[in-house]
Amino acid sequence: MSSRLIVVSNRVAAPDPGNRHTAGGLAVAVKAAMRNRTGVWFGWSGKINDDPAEEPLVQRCNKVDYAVIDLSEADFQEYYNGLANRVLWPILHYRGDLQEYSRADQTGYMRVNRLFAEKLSELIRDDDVIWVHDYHLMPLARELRARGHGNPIGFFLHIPCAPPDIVQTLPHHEDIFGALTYYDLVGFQTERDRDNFAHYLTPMGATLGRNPMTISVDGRQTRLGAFPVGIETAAFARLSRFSMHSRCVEDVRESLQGRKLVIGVDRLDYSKGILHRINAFDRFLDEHPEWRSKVVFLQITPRSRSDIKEYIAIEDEVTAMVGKINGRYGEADWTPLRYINRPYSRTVLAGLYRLADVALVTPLRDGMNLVAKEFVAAQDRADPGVLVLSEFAGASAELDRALIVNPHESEAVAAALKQALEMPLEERQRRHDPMMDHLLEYDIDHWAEEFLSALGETRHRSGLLESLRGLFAVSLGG
Ligand code: GDG
Repeated sequence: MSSRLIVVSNRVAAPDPGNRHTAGGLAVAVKAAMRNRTGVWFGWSGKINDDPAEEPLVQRCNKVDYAVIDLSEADFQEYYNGLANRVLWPILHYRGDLQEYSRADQTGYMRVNRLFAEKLSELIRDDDVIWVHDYHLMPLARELRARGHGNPIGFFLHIPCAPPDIVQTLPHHEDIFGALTYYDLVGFQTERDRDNFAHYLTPMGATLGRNPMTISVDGRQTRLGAFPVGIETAAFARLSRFSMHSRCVEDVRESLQGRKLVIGVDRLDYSKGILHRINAFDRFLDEHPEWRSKVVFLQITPRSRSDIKEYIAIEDEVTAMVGKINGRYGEADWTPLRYINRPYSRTVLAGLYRLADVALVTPLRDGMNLVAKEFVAAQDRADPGVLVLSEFAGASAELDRALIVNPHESEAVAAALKQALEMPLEERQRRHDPMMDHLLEYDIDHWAEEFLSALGETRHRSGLLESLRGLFAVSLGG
């Protein structure tokens, strides 16, 4: 019997229809990677419960057991809202200045990691392969090792890894970042993220090995690698073709009355550069009056983490800015910026990407950014739209035929928008075709297979070491 895959992430995208509108890259990626695999997906149910059940709640669908636990109010505040989202998220997105650290939150973070290990421990079989996801669970392997689990354990960081100077602004950073050395494999979105982590560890006494990159600390060896996350390219392309003819997308097309459509899709998050982008659109309309009334910018921005003050502040700022632009340039029969604070279904989203002439994907910092890849996958090869992409999205390392911009320079973003809107068909195809081919080859299955086979290799190596040690023990003993 082949071994099971145990995926662990903060939230689990359980297979109920209520999850259809989930906006979040990790859920989208892991859901796709779990398809056709046998195993367990373990994590938080999303429910707060001060008297949680002893056992995880398990629901089976196809060949996967979805196992979830509830968290207490204190867990939720300290681990999730606190250390994960008020401290680690900003730090890893190069915004050390935004962290709101407290010791209580760090204690809560460690406590929930212990709780995850305790509950997960009961489900683990000796031949399972364990794949842990994201910054919420960095110390999990150390906790599992302490409970005697020698299984192969890999970790993937979906968000960027900031350079050492910024990571070191986290009080007691060694306790959290150093814990990554208890994994067999630590994967990052890009080589830059991987190298940042290696540079963080080496001055602290870790030995660096190359080809493949490894680090050794206290006798433990961890492989480091870049595994750029992909999407379900072929399936998403099919979905977008089908969805173009849905009622909702048809209605949007009619409402444009022949105007060009520019699209932005982001969780409402300060890392996504939404304000900078809207400022650039303001500049574009100001500098190019000939485009007024001829273009509509549709910004779809589901709320996220609304308990955190930075997220409330950015919502207010964006809303004010949208009102200002629509007031300044709008006409009785033309609203330049349509701003929506709710999620759409994935199907409608796919159709809207295909309908759009341009996508503005301009995060200030992003691990990968799946929206950029989804937009490219959704285009009609015969008449593709143009992607304007931030150089600070991990995706820019792969989607290099996009119009690459620095999101901080509104002049450059406005100029790229104009170039995109006016780009001849032949150039649009020349840019789109190789990016689409790349995404078809390096899709989500490729990502999962590459990561898991690298994890398998680490085991092979240490398995070999163990056998060698075993041999030694026998001959010594004899
Ligand atoms: C993290 C990292 C990394 C968005 N709005 C709606 C909706 N979405 C979907 C998108 C996309 C996903 O959510 C967002 O993924 P991103 O990659 O853009 O961003 P994060 O959520 O920050 O994801 C990121 C990712 O993990 C994966 O490793 O790329 O860098 O930050 O799939 O389509 N989906 C629906 N309605 C919406 O309104 N249904």
